[in-house]
Amino acid sequence: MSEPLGITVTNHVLSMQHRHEGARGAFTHLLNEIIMAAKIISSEVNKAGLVDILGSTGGQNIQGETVKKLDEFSNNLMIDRLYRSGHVAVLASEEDADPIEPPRGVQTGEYVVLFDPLDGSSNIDANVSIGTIFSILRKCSKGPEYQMEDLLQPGLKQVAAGYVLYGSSTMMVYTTGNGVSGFTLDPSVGEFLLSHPEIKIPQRGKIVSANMGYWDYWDENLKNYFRYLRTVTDTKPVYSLRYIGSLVADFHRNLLYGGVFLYPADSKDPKKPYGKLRLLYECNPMGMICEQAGGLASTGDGRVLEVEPSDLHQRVPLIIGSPQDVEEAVAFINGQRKE
Ligand code: P6P
Repeated sequence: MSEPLGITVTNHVLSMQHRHEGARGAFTHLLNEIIMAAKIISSEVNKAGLVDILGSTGGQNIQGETVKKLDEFSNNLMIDRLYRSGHVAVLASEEDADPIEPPRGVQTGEYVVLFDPLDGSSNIDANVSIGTIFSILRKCSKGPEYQMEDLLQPGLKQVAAGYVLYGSSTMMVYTTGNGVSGFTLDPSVGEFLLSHPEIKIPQRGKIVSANMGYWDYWDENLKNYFRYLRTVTDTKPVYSLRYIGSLVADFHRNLLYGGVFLYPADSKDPKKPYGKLRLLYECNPMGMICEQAGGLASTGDGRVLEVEPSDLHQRVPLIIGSPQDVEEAVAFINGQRKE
């Protein structure tokens, strides 16, 4: 008799549905389409080295970044599966300059989904872990047609957020506002099985993640923070620098082990005065997950989830992770601490 199958993510989503008054299965259906997309993307990522799907399409996206073939495949797949659910009013993607409107004749619904279909994709050809990030909101405007206000909602309005990490194994981590759970894909049965119930981030870690190559773009307060971290004292643990350059992979490691990830304002870099990461489909979903796991997510000036969006692809500085580490980093960034 084989081991009984663990709790699948689909069962878990259904169990969470019973906690939401009046839930009619629309949200569950929507999430299950994302799960299906994740399984298909995982299969493609894992065989990318074997078929002609590596490399770039030669095109560029709204961010001016070279579009990799897997990027394009993942983006088109997410769009197709989400609209197929019949519960989506409008979509937005890191890969598309404008909102992705429902195809003619498609049944639409009350949900808005913003996503980065394949974050960290510049690492694809080097076989470094990459990920899909998604943020789910309810349509807030009146009438059947979407409005930009439906997309430009603060992160506090998210009804769910999650990511899929395509690494040594494929994991899905998500929250609907009742804690964070992690699921690992078992390719032999094609199901995401509960592997990390009730994830809680350690109060403090010993890992700092940042691209130190931008040191000269940082202001003195931020530099003081890194000088503090690298100074060995009897009371402070020695911190290790761990930076993969793939947000989902860096965040996931720190979520499990504890620590802090910073993509700060490169205040002296005119190209990135607010850093590089996008508010709506990177910082907000990661912020919801981190807070639900007991962590913090700050722009340095305030809580990420409270930022009132003004543009679909706007960037904000991100300091995210263990609460004591984030509070300490923000105190240095604001000049409240010098050492
Ligand atoms: P840098 C990947 O392109 C990404 O958007 C995130 O996944 C990652 O954290 C960041 O950029 C890395 O940026 O400037 O350190 O290469």
